[in-house]
Amino acid sequence: MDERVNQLRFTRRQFIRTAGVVGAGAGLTAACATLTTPTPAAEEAAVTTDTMGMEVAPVAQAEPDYKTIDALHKAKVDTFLGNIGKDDVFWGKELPFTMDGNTKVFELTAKNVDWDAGGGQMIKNAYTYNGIIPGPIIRVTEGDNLRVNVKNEMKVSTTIHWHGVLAPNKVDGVGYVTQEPIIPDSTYTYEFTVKNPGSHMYHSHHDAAEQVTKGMMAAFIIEPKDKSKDPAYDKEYIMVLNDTGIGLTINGKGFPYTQPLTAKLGQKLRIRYMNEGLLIHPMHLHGIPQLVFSKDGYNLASPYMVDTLNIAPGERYDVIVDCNEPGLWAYHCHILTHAESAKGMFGMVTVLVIE
Ligand SMILES: [Cu+2]
Repeated sequence: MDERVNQLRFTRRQFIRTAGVVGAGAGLTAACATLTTPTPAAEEAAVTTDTMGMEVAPVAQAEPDYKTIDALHKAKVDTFLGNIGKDDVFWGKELPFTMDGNTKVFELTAKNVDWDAGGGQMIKNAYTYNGIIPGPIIRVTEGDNLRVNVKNEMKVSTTIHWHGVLAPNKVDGVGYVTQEPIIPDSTYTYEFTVKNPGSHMYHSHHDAAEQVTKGMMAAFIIEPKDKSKDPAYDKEYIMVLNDTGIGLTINGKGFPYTQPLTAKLGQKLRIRYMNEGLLIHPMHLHGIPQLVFSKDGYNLASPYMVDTLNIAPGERYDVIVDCNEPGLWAYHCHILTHAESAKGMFGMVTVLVIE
């Protein structure tokens, strides 16, 4: 731990003590404490979440040591570049299925694993589907019949909600509202037909602030029967955003352990954003605008261009990026305390590489 960080920590403790004396400040301090649930991977997030309140002042007052700050920034970028291509799960794994008559049968296992949110920042007993965060992608086609068997190998109960998917009430997945929770060592089966195409999600709906933010979240893609309703694209990426239990992450990892999006000059990318966190995340791509054509799986009558797209918890957006400028384009959440600190970039940051 370098001296500067220690100094910041000390200044922060001093601030909190001072704020605690003042009535109004005490409330703020309590709010900060709630926001900064201390998980290992959220360490930097904790420091920066405080920045929303007061961390800025100590940073400005500290003697800036540009060589140290620059070296820390460079080290992060070097690590990112050195890690490219070394995480084959980052952009998602599709869940295989078997056929039973005309029904697609999927198998999910809810289990606790220790999850590496990047660089060995282990999240002990993260909640997962099939051991990965996000869980495996379920990809089906409009009109398909589905059966999903969920085996619970955890020590706590769970349920699955099919977020955005129009399905009968009995499979809605809310404990004690539409079903009994899936208790440890039991298996539960959901069966339904998918009707509405688009980018959806599945996640726990039982102790969800804990289970979802610590990993029980995944993409549920329903391809339209008639693909001509969507714009044309060459390649697809899914970004599942999260910010709490496993820290500020894209697809379960924080920068520099995120992976880049890659494209050849002239290719069009489809990016599916999904926010499974508890905070908003305005996702900003440098250099190239994003054409927003779908919200929550519903294609827009009038698609529109943005360079920054704000994604609230539970929301999904689909955009097209026309990769017409070569280079390494930074791509990050523009709440800067979700992306960069004196220790360099971290959290919700990646890069679009166009060659
Ligand atoms: Cu953010």
